[in-house]
Amino acid sequence: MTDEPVLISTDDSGVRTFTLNRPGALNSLTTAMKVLIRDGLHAAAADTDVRAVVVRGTGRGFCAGQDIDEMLDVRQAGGLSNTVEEHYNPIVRAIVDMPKPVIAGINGTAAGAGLSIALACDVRISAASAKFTTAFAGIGLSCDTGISWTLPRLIGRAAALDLLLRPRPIGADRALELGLVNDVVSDDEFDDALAELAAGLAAGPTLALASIKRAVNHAQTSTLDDALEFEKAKMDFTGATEDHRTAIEAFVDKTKPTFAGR
Ligand code: T3D
Repeated sequence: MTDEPVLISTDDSGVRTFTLNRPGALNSLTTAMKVLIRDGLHAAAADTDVRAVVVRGTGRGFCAGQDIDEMLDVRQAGGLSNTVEEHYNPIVRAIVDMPKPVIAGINGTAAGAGLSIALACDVRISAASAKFTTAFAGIGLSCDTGISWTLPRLIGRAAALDLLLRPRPIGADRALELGLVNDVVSDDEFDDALAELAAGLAAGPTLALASIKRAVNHAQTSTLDDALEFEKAKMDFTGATEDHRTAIEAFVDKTKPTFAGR
């Protein structure tokens, strides 16, 4: 295994995978890693050959959030960290605005901004041994990387505040019960299940999936009337795509459509 802190690869089905690779520190995020993730996500958004994105970790961590050693170095040098503005916020924006599905493959511990990044993704699949903790208040910090927006929407305000005000590790089964993750699979099955999920989404009608994602995100902060208008525009757009035409022809022919993502 290389010692690059973030491994970025693309497979034949158009799945681009970001593998956080600092397993000795549970893949906690250094500046170099945050820049690679932020810039890599922007590149994935612009690349039409990429049809789904996966974020995962190596070892027993998904991501333990900000690298605390680096945070201390900045503070001890008398500096103020501007990483929220420069890195974390753009990473969340890039995931939420990504015009294709983004999957968090939660292979292990997700803490602090690592959990926030997982929650910003569209689909979360977890290994049975993974642990989840908000962590922020444990080191005397408020919360960031979008978790104040995503967590209450996923699990409700009361449960979100409980996890944020009393940070402690919870297991994957509890995370599933709460609605923090979509699926939990055994550690042995995790890599295959993640690959199957990502390949399935990458083989989908990419423009329709992007439109559905945008419509759902738009509706989080809109009125019903706005949502109906937005949906209509997206239906008009996807109704003119090649993938829609292909799917209608396949339906009539009683075959399975192969989506080109156009
Ligand atoms: O301005 C700004 O910078 C603000 C940005 C903030 C964003 C944030 O993410 S704040 C939250 C930061 N993260 C944390 O506070 C989590 C800290 N980690 C933990 O609480 C625990 O490690 C876990 C509960 C996540 C897991 O516990 P456990 O017992 O499974 O593992 P461990 O033994 O604590 O950790 C294993 C190693 O990873 C250990 O190193 P060692 O002793 O084996 O050499 C540990 O120090 C290291 N590690 C874990 N998390 C971090 C870390 N090293 C640096 N930074 C970390 N965040």
